[in-house]
Amino acid sequence: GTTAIAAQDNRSADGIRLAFLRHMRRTIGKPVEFSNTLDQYRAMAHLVRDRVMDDWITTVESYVQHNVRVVCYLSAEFLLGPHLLNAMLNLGITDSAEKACDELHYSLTQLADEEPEPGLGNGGLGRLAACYMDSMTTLEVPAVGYGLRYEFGIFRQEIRDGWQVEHSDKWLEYGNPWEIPASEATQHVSFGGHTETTKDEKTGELIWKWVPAFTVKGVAYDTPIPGYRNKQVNRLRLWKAEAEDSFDLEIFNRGDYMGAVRDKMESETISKVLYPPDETEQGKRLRLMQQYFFTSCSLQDMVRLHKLQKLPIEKFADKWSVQLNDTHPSIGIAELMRILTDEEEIGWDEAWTITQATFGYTNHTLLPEALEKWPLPIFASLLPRHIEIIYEINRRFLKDMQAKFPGDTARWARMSLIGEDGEKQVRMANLAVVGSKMVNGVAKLHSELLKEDTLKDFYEAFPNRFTNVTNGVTPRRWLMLADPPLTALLNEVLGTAWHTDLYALRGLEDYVDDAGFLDKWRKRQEESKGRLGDFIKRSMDVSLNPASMFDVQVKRIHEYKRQHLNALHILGLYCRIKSGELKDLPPRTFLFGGKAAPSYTYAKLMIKLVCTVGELVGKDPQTKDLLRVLFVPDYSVSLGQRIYPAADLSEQISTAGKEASGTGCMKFMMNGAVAIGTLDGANIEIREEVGEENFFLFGLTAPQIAEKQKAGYRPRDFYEKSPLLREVMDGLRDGRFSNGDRDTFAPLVRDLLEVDRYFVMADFDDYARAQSEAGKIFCDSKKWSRMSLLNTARSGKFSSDRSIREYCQNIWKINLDR
Ligand code: 26Q
Repeated sequence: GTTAIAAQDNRSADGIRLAFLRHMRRTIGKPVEFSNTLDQYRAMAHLVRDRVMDDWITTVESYVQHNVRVVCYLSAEFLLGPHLLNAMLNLGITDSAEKACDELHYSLTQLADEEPEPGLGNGGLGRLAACYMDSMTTLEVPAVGYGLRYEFGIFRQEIRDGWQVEHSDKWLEYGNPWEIPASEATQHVSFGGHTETTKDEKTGELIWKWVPAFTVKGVAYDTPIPGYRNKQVNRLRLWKAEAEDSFDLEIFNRGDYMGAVRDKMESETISKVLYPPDETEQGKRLRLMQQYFFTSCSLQDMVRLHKLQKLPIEKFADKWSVQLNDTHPSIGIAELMRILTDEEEIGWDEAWTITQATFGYTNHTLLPEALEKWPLPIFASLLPRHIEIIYEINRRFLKDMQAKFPGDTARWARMSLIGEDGEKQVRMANLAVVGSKMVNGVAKLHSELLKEDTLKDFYEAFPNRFTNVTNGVTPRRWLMLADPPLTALLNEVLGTAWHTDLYALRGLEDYVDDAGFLDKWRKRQEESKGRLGDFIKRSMDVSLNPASMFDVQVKRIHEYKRQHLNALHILGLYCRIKSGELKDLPPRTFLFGGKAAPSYTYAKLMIKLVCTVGELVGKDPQTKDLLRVLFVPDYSVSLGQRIYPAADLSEQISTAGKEASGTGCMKFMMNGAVAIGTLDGANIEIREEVGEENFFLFGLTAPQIAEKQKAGYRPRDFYEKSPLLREVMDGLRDGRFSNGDRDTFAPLVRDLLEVDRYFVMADFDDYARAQSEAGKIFCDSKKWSRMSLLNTARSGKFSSDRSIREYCQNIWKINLDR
């Protein structure tokens, strides 16, 4: 009776308006007429959080009651993006909130724009973890995400004179209404010191003891993750490092106040800042501390909850399924062994059985140099007990391998958890494979190449352990939130089933030959481009032509992703326009976005190249109406939500065999962009789904690349064979595109002509061919709209709901139809 009315009122415009005014008084503490937009955002965030919390309580109660199996998703990164509009969408209160805002004379989107983005990730891997949290909750999988609460997330990027400049990301500066400290969950994590053994007086067995040098406190902060319209809420638990309270005691004991404060500061640096990939020597030790810190906190938390529910520790693997998002948390395998043997006093064999049954390992890379390795001295000094455990795992493992592959010493050396080529190293991928029940890649090709190449020895030893789960992205954020007008159109013709069953988008295929509908489709696409144009006008003071083709490449800047191939192609167009060869080119807007790791000099030069090309074609009267090139700074989740819906052409041009999956390609596809791409990562599956006639394919295949690599690739041969490539490279070398500056790009030109690890020269001509084909079809707007519509219609496979179903079935053994 009354509670039902109250609950309903909670979600009405009136209920929201009243709650807003209440929070403005009690939480923000301002008369509403003095409030600014940030205050208004915060009041709104708090009332939305209240509504999420109500559902959270009921979810937790039902989990405890049914003693469910729980998935723990361990990830060093969770790239969530802004919460406010996403939480409203999932709760189903967006319309009410909009109405409430209207009545208060505010704009909901303006309030939402005040939210600082929680950028606790670098790119694909971190964003995948966030999409999976959304899907796990939507599918009602009991799940906890575990990670680090970085005080500074991914750096903010500025472009100055074409060069990337980094700034620190103070996302917590004005507080974070989306997190709740969970004081009952505080943990303690030890580091350093040495180990000791004693003999058990009765049994005579050796007992190991770790005598650490120092301990750090882990404080849990929980962010509730609401499912889509199902009243389910899962927990994202992020750990913050703090000094132990005992530091204060030491001040008395030592009388060394400044020293004690310094130790305290050192403890707190553990969760200070997110590391970018490609970080060299510097900071290695701290990065390892981060990994062990959050992994240990998380496993200790599971053990605590396990005991709280009075479950026997021997049944640990029945209760918890722990997924390792890459090797970053793979130290967890040694940590669980330490907890089970040293602390719970379980015998080695049983502990190993439990550990192996607990973990699953997801690999996200093929580049062998990107597999994580730790110098033994750093590792052993920080984690002296864990290195002993790893040696024992390794001793037993190598004994098995010697039995399995007699005499094959080279194989044993490759498979060892300890690398001995040069400086001794701990090989985390080997540990992860050996200590997990299942290992998966993130796209079909990637999983195949893992078996054939990167992890071949392990595949031959444990063939049944290997599987594939192709990545996916959540259509709630990447379609419904990103493009409300498209969502409305889809709802109009298909109903709403597609929200949680993306294959239902296939229903769109009924309209592929409906000229009226295709026209509607095109107009809507142009409006999307207009909205992005407005944003770019506001933020960068640049005007875009919404009738031009929006050709977009947004992703981390990396040589293997080949943003320079895209830039060289634009230079090719420039040359051909200047020579008069190209006359009726349809106007194009090339948009780039993405961050380069701060220490990755070459990637930073690639950004400079894009900006230089932009200036060149934007200033030349002959090209400025045909070509526009823009590098949009500080690419992020929220910027992605603005960009994907406006794209006509999706650039997925990595060297075949290098991109494990890619997930941006899926966001573009859902929003109706057509891809130009290589046979790499998820592109292959996208092309399979959409049909080859709806995908602009180019470039060498992975086997062809491997073959060229072996035979000795000579990039200069391609330069000499292709007149256009030669004109572009010569121009770049001679300063033709950079006001006579011959120095800036000299390293890039030299590398491409002499080394070219990523086959830019070899793929240039074929890329230009595919580009020109795309340009021609774009001029036939009906044909293009048809292709675009089919991309949306056939994107069902790439929902992260599908990925999570596969993890449940093949890896976690969780039954979804309870
Ligand atoms: C490692 C050591 C020290 C510091 C940082 C790192 C580090 C940090 C982040 C290493 C790797 C990453 C991120 C990797 C990543 O995002 N990989 C991408 O994962 C996506 C999701 O599976 C795939 O779609 C992409 O293909 C893959 O590149």
